[in-house]
Amino acid sequence: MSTRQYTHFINGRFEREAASYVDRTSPASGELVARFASGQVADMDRAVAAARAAFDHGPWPQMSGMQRTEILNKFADLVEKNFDRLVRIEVEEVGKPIRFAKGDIAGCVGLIRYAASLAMQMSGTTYTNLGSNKTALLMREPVGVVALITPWNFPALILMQKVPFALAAGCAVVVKPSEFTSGSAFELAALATEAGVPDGVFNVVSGKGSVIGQSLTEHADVDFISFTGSTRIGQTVIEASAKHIVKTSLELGGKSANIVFADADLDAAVDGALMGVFFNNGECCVSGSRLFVQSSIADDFVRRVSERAALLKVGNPFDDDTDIGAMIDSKHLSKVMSLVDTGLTEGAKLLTGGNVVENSAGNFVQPTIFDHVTPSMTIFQEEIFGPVLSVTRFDTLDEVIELANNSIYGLSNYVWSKNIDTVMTISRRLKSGWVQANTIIDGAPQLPLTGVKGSGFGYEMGQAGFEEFTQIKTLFLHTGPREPVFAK
Ligand code: TXE
Repeated sequence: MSTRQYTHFINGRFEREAASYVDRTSPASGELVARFASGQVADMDRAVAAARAAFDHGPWPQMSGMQRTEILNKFADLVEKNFDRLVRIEVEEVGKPIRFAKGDIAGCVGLIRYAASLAMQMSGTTYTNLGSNKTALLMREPVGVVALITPWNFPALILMQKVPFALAAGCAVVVKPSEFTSGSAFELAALATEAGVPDGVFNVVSGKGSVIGQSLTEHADVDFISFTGSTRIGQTVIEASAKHIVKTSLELGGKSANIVFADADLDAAVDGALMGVFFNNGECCVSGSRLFVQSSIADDFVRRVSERAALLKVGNPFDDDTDIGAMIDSKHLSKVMSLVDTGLTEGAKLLTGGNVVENSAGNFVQPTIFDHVTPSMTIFQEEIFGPVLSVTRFDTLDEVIELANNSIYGLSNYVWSKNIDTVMTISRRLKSGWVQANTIIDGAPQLPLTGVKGSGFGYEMGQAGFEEFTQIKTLFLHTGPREPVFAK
């Protein structure tokens, strides 16, 4: 594939040219793979104006749910047709192993088809119990123009956790993808338009977050901001939204606990421990990056995990058998390595890894495991966003619940046990939006993802995720003669 060059996608078409471009080199090979228009505030203004006009005067919000369902299903068909191209773009720009990129694009298709089905189910409630001459209709309406800001770790998948749900509700969207990985957002916007999504409903502007991301979140014509990214930028999004009192939804990462009890299926749990931290290079908001192992099995279990980790294949993400690809860029690689150094300085015991992969053109880190990590250590608390696992041992249920909840984050947690009492008790007491038992980083389009504490708020996916893109207007209807309140 030759270098792809993208101009902004506004009002149903790619613009003829851009004033300047940002180069994207592959984090695995250093080769130039794409060039994205480097947007300015005026570009963002044009995109928001297009979305505003499409929402206020265009056909999309007025169409029947059935029509929107049909168009979204055609969009899913086109994503399937372009599967290989989209997979390649994700591998080139993110540096993730191809088998995981394939899973991402298959996941996109499932999300679009599920959201398509919801377009036909948009409904409100009627109250007929308010008195004989009073009726109330709770009418569900699209929220309006939606700003979507997305990160680089799952460029297509996270975008499809948002866009089709917004479109199913009848909204118009302006997308600001990560400046590292904007390719799939442009491709998906073009495919949605080819499927029949009207001009102006799905716009994409690429460039720096500090410039166009900021201007998008401060824009007076935006009705809802849905952001996925770092906690720090999430805070600036809240501040920007305060200017115009705009609704926000924030998904801000995590430091999830992966808890293994002695009575678990230990073979499955070993694989779960590896999946938890090495899936997607560890660049995953729901990584099970803190492993808690019950003391009675800990020595043997941790040895098995660390032996298996040392055998994982790190390298060319296009190889089918690669397990761990490249970190997104050299700056992020340095951040990961500096946290590894901090782990050593603070006294955690390094079991395997701990270095970059030498003699490579890419940003590769060895799968790394630290044992005897305590809550006061930085690597216990900070989201590393790389292939680095911290292990902590525990004895009792109460102890591990306290350890797991010792985090500013609350996105997801995982538990491995064959005892249903243990699973239920711990699931109820863990402070996170999501708990998974005897599986890890699993999911389905029907199941909402949400965070608590520093992981943010608002829902993505599922019925709840769809409803985020809607609002209720209440019509209180009085029929027949009405008793005067103020007598003449
Ligand atoms: O995120 P940023 P980065 C965490 C993870 C990672 C760290 C930094 O720990 O190491 O965040 O990643 C746009 N107004 N997560 O630097 O900067 C930006 O252009 C509006 C967890 O990539 O938050 C990009 O499109 N937007 C996370 C998006 O925000 C702005 C996934 C995210 O970038 C902006 C990614 C601004 N002022 C990183 N500044 C998760 N929840 O999964 C930047 N952006």
